[in-house]
Amino acid sequence: MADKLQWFREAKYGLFIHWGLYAIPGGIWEGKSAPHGTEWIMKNMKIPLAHYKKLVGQFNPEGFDPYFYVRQAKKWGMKYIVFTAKHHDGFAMYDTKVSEYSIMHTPYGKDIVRQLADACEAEGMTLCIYYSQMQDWEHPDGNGNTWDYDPQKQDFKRYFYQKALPQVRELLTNYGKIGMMWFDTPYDMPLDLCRELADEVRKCQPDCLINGRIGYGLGDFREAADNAIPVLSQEECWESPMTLNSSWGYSHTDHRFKEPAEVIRNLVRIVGKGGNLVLNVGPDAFGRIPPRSNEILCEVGEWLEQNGESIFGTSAAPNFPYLLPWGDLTYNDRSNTLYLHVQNYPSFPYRILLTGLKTKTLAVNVLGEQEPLRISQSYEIARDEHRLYILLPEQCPSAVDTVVKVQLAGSAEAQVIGTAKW
Ligand code: FHN
Repeated sequence: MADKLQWFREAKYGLFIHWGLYAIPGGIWEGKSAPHGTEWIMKNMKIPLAHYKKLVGQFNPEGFDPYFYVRQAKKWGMKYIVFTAKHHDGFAMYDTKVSEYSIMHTPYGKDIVRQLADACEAEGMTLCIYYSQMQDWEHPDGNGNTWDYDPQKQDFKRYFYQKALPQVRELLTNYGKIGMMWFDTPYDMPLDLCRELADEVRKCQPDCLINGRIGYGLGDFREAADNAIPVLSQEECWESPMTLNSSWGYSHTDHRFKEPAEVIRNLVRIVGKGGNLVLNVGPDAFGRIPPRSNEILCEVGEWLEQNGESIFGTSAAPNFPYLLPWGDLTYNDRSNTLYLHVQNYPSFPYRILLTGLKTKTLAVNVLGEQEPLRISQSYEIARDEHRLYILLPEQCPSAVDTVVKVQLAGSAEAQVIGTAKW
C-alpha cells in the first residue's frame, strides 16, 4: 500500500498563508493597537459582529495574484501551501453555499481558494487547507464569541452540522486534490464530533492528510506548538508552524521579523529532528505579500538552492549526547551522510568537535567543494567516548550556515550519554 504520508515526509518546508478580513485592520481598531495575533483582533477587542462585518463591504484585494504566491513559494524552496479557508472569525475565503459570510459577498467577489487551487495545479504545488473547526465567532453556535452570544444558549452541534461539516465537505469536493486538512484549536471539542470530521475528510479524499490539531490523536501526524521545536529527534512525522514576525495575520505595526539566518537555523533544527517547517506570511488587505517577508524568504531560498541536499531527502538525525555549540545537524539515512551545519564559525584553530559518533567516517568536505577537510576520529577507551574533530577552512564559507558533509561507512550510530560509568 502506498504511504500517504510520503509526500509530507519529503516536503520539509511549506508556506502558511493567514489571510482574511482581519488584514484590513491589520492590528489597529478605532485607533487602538493590538499588533500581535492580528487575526484575533475581533475576539481580543470584543468587536461586535455587526461592526466587524462591515469589513466585508471593504474587502477588495485586487492586488492578489495566485500565480505570484505559488511561484514565489517554489522560488523560496517550499513544497506545499496551507491556506486559511476559514479562520476563527468564521469568514470563508471561498465560495460557500452554506453561509453568506464569504468572499463572494465582498466587492472583490472572487473565490480565493479556487484561484489558489488552479495555480497550484498548474504549477505542481500541493495545496492544503486550514479550517478552524471549533472556533467560529460569526455563527451563533460556534465556539468563542461570548460578547455577541450567550454561551449558555449555544448548541455546538448545531454549528457543527450547519456550518463546519458541510464547509469541510465543500472544500474537499470542489477544489480537486487537497494535500491536507489543517485543523486548529480543537480545545474541548467532543471526541465523537472530531471523529465524524476525520471520517468525513477520509470519505471525501482518502489520501488527504489530517494534521494533529483535529484532536485526540486522530490526525496523521503531530503538530508542534506554534513557534516551538521539540528537544529530541523523532522518527514519526511532525510539523512546526512558525510566524515570520509575531503575528499570523497582516500587521501594520509589527516589523520585528526573524532574520533569514534565524529562519535557516529553525529549518535545519526542525528537519534534523525529523519535522517539517510550515512558515507563515500574512498578506495585506490588497493581497500583497509584505515586502520584508518576501526578502527574507528569498534569502532563505537562495541558501536552499546551494544547500538543499542537506535538507531535502533527509530523515530524523540520531540524538547525539551533547548540544552542539557550533550549530546543528541533519542526516540522510539512505546515503549514510551527516550534514553538520556550522552556524557559529569557530575561530583559530577553526576546529569543531562532534562527540558520540560511533560510525567510521570516510570523507568530509564543505558541501559543494571538492577539497577534503582534515579530520581526526578517535575513541577514548577509559571515558568510553567517541570523538570526531574536523578542521574547517580558515575563511568561513557562509556566516549563516556552512554545511559540512560527512560521509559515513554505515548508518549513523550515536552514543547516548550515561551508558558508561565515569
Ligand atoms: O489561534 C490560532 C492562530 O491564529 C494561528 O492560526 C495559529 C497557527 O498555528 N494557530 C492558532 C493558535 O495555535
